[in-house]
Amino acid sequence: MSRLLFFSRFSGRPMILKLSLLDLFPDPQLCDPGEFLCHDHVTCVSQSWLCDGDPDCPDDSDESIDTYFSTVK
Ligand SMILES: [Ca+2]
Repeated sequence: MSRLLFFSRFSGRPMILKLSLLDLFPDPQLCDPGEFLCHDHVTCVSQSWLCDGDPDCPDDSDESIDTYFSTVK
């Protein structure tokens, strides 16, 4: 997390604005290559675990029909 120091034009007092990458990029690429980002946008699982009949994401999105069709080529 980075911090930027701003001086307000109105009050003249310094204000701390906290920014994180998540603020700047709401849906960042969180996972490493070869990993699948679960639909909870938090959990990464190996792509080899997709559609293997075993739910690995907390929301089971690695086993969803959408995931199946998006990974079948
Ligand atoms: Ca799985």
